[in-house]
Amino acid sequence: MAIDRAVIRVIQLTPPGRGAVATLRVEGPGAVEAVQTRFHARDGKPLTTHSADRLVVGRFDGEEVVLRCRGEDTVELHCHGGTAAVSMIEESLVSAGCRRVAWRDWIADSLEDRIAADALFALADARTERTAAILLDQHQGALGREMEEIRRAINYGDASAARQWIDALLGRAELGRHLVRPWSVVLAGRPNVGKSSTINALAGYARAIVHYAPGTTRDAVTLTTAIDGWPVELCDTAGLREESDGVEQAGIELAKQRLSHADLAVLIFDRSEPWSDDDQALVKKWPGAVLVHNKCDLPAAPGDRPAGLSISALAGGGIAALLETISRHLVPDPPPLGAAVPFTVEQVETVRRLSE
Ligand SMILES: Nc1nc2c(ncn2[C@@H]2O[C@H](COP(=O)(O)OP(=O)(O)OP(=O)(O)O)[C@@H](O)[C@H]2O)c(=O)[nH]1
Ligand SMILES: [Mg+2]
Repeated sequence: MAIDRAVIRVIQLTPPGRGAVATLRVEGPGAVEAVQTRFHARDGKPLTTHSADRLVVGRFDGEEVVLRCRGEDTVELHCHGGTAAVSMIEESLVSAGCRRVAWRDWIADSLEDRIAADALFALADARTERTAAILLDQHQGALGREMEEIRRAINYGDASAARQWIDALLGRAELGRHLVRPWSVVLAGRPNVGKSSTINALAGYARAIVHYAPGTTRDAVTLTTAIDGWPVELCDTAGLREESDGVEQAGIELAKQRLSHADLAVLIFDRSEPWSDDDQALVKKWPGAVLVHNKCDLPAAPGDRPAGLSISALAGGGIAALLETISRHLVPDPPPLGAAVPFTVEQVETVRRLSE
């Protein structure tokens, strides 16, 4: 959206909602004067007499604020973080002829670098420090510079260098897709093997209902957490079995649906029960799954079973190893600090086009 630069714009820079401090930016021709009409500095001097970048304390329409002039036509205004103070100041400025501009429109208009702007939008949705750090790298030019290098290599006819960079970028596309959208990890298995207990152990608190009777979980219960700094949505599902009643059957269908859309399936088995044909059928149906043998605090049932992680959801044994395994499956090759990572569909498309 093109922004009318002839009017004074008011942009809220801090996220909406309650907070300690909110920051508004007022910019455009006459911004300083527009703010001055409603502002009384504690030292009684007009804003224009203060040197640029100096903090000025005072009241704006009675509301306590701290102001800073950033150049001739820009004022940064810090006020109490509640929505009431922000709306009052915004409305007051709007009634004085200023126009409210949404922060996304402001960024899109003021940042020419599209990747840098997209990174800021994505940063607002980042859920962990680790994903935010990667997005910040892209905002600061990691991806932009790499794309430039690739274009240069192509122009100089250095196809093998270009190919190497392109392959590395495409290899990180899956990670980029998840910087703002959690990975979906679905826990599944036959009834009563300890799926709900495992999800609670992974999350570190009780969220799913655990019960000694098989068929306790009948819905798909999800919770969002971070594993190794990666945002993950864990999904507990109804125990999979052939014979079941209507409600349970619906839960089983939902479980299968979740499994087929999952980024990673974790199949849980009960190590204290002998390995069965039904267990084998599950492994065959979900070949990419991580296999987990639970209840390792109990004596193991005799007989062979496929290799997998041994855990005790009840006693906590093996949970750290399971978390590590999940992380390794989701991001087998974490990018080094400052690495380029494409994080939007359009960016991945651009890299693919360069590859052609
Ligand atoms: N000894 C032992 N018991 C466990 C362990 N994990 C779960 N259990 C017990 O096994 C029973 C079933 O646990 P749940 O976590 O409800 O199992 P589930 O797979 O979610 O069961 P459904 O939702 O019914 O399919 C409960 O009595 C748990 O306390 C474990 O590691 N060791
Ligand atoms: Mg359950």
